[in-house]
Amino acid sequence: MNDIAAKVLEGDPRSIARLITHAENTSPLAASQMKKIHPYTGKAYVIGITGVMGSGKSTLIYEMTKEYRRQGLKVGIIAIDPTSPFSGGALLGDRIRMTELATDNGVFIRSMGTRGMLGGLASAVYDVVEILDASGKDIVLVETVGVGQAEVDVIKIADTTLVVLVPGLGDSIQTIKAGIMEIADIYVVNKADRSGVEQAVAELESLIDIACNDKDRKTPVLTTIAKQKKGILELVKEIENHKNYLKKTNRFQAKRRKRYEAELVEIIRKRLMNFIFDESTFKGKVESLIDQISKKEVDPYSAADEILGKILK
Ligand SMILES: Nc1nc2c(ncn2[C@@H]2O[C@H](COP(=O)(O)OP(=O)(O)O)[C@@H](O)[C@H]2O)c(=O)[nH]1
Ligand SMILES: [Mg+2]
Repeated sequence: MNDIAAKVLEGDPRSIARLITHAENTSPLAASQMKKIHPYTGKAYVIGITGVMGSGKSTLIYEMTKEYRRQGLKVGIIAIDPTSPFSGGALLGDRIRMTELATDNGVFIRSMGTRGMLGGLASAVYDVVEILDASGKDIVLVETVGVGQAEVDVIKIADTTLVVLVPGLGDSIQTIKAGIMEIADIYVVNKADRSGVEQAVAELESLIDIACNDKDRKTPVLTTIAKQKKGILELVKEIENHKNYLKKTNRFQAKRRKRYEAELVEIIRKRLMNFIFDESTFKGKVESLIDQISKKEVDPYSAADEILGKILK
């Protein structure tokens, strides 16, 4: 086995970081190494944490990580930051806050920018989850800001998804607009030290009564004060309850299948796009077809036939 995959399996942080970088850059080495590690994946439990900016997701993740470490579990964290176009440099604040964990070998933190959301990031996130899983992490936490469809799609890789809200600001209404209601497995009303908590919880509960799409399980609403480490243990227990529920009802396997389906489609999509738009001969062809479409010499459908016909023959 090539060094990098073998070292990832040993949990070596530098090799994990290197392979993630290769995956982000879709280098040929990434594909060969990803093939090697796949047989060793599937053990990590993936938790997605989404919600508006400033709701306390990173603070929650920090406290949850400390709790999981107390339980002897290894934790991988993927923080997706839409504000920075570059990975690595993003989420400096989060990184500083995480310093207590930075020296802990049982914790691996990676920030990613949303650069290339239309092409790059989505499949890179699947890779990063697989890499952290293969490296022996028991829990993988994925933080995204739940604002757009792309972020909602990313969070679909999670086994359990937490939607974090804060009292006031009519957050629950925003949530529905963003289509997040359907992906929430557990609602967390953080900043419960602020006023309006009861109202926020009541509002959410009534929305759940109307919109909850799982007949067998009512989506729970928890309150936390992440900054004061309050409600963390209860949250971790509720995630465990959800995991047990998924396993008992065979929904767990179905969820995983969905993730692999999405991953496979994403890899194929990305490769096809690269083939059509990056390969030198095709690129010229695409450019000239665009010119022809502009001049009404060809219509867009016939142009697509001309490109795809070469692949699908
Ligand atoms: N009052 C209060 N502030 C909190 C709580 N949890 C987090 N914060 C603060 O809210 C701000 C945003 O937190 P952060 O975790 O970065 O939010 P994120 O953008 O969702 O990741 C920070 O200043 C935190 O210290 C809480 O329970 N109560
Ligand atoms: Mg954050």
